[in-house]
Amino acid sequence: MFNLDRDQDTICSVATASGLGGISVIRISGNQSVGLIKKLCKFLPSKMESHQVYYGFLHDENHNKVDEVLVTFFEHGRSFTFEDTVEVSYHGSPIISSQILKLLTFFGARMSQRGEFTYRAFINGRIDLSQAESVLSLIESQSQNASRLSLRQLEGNLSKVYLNLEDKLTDVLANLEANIDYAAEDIIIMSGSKLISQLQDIISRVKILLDTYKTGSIISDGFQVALVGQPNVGKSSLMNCFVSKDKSIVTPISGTTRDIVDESIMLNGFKFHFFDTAGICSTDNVVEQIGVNRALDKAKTVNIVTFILDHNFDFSIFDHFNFSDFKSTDFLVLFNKVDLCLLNDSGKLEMENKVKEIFSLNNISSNSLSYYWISALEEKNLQNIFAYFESKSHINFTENSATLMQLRHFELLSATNIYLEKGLSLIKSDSSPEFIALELQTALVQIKEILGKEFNDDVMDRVFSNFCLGK
Ligand SMILES: Nc1nc2c(ncn2[C@@H]2O[C@H](COP(=O)(O)OP(=O)(O)OP(=O)(O)O)[C@@H](O)[C@H]2O)c(=O)[nH]1
Ligand SMILES: [Mg+2]
Repeated sequence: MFNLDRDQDTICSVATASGLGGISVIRISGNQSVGLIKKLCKFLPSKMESHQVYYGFLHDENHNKVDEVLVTFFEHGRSFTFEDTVEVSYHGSPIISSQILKLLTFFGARMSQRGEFTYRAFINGRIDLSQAESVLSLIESQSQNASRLSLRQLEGNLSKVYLNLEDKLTDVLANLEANIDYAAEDIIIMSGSKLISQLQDIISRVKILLDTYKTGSIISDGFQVALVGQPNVGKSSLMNCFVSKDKSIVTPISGTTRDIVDESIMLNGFKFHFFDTAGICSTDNVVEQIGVNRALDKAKTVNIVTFILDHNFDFSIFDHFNFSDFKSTDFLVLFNKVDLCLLNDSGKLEMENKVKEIFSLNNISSNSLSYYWISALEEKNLQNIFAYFESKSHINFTENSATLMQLRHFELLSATNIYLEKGLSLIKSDSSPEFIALELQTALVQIKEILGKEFNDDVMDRVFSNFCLGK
């Protein structure tokens, strides 16, 4: 994606959101940025001071005024990219944006690629890769918790923990390698039991960090909630109640919803993303079948699966799912259309027990299961479901504690854990130190990759391709 040969180019891009705005900002980075902007802004002094704002008119190559602008200069070493950087603020019109960008490229700048400014901050050593990722999560954060956590990551909160792990592991490796070097003389630099206890300490730190990912991914992405059930049970009606708008089509016709309809709301500082799905049934209709497959797939990946039954109590819906495929450990069963239900309390209890039995047959404990008797049509008892959602969002976390938010970190750290465990069991079984060292070195590489001390094109692609232009 990025090409090191092109890192010498001076790059430019609109840094603000596209479209009309009060102002927009173009960012220029690289050693030509000052020379370039002076060609367009004749009012600039010969020596520009860093972090100073200059006011005047920007002209085109024929000396026609383009706009009234503010120019801010950040000298190398004191800018986001660590390169000479200029920011031009102008009236937020896409026409002016494209005029200025055209002039800049005409005079020798290159349009930046996605995330290239952040990439330069990384490659120039201003931030590590974990901090670079936090720039993206900060921009994309959809709740205050997510933005606070991303900001702490940008400040290096998480990096410190990785650096500490790297240090400790490097220490163990150094001692292990010294043992290898002095093996012939029968000198042991660090005893097996000391190595074991140090390694166990590192493993427990890694595990603590891995455990934070569940919370971190919820803080960053919110809760995903799938609404599944047979056709016509009231999934779309409920969806509309949850998001307080007429989002999904509701009709008495069975099979109304085909595609997945999604919408999110904020609850207690967390995003709840609801997915209304096609009614699950056996069907010969090709279109309906595609919808059913999508619904079944969606149910596997969400945090909370909501099963909706109506007053007909057709429990065969549960036969369509393989519960062991579910990521979710939270299941809601909603008995909808309670306004049409003729059961008394003991009849309802019987239904609840039937559901419990089905879940327990599928090895799901009743702790993971909640049920409510509701009416989407009459909006009855919905407050209990909202209370349930809110209870899920009482997550125990402090923004100062290191919390994993990125899948990339989770995957690399999981791999670290595997190699450390392998190393530990080799030490315990008195294996040759060379084999142990090999496992520990591989564990160390994973941590270095998180920090960007080791990287390749795939890593760069994975981190920076999700950025938008100008970041
Ligand atoms: N009496 C009553 N009717 C309801 C209730 N909830 C939904 N309905 C009605 O049931 C019918 C089907 O509702 P939908 O929300 O479209 O059901 P669905 O599960 O999305 O249906 P499909 O998209 O076809 O799978 C509509 O006529 C709704 O007005 C309820 O609580 N009580
Ligand atoms: Mg529907």
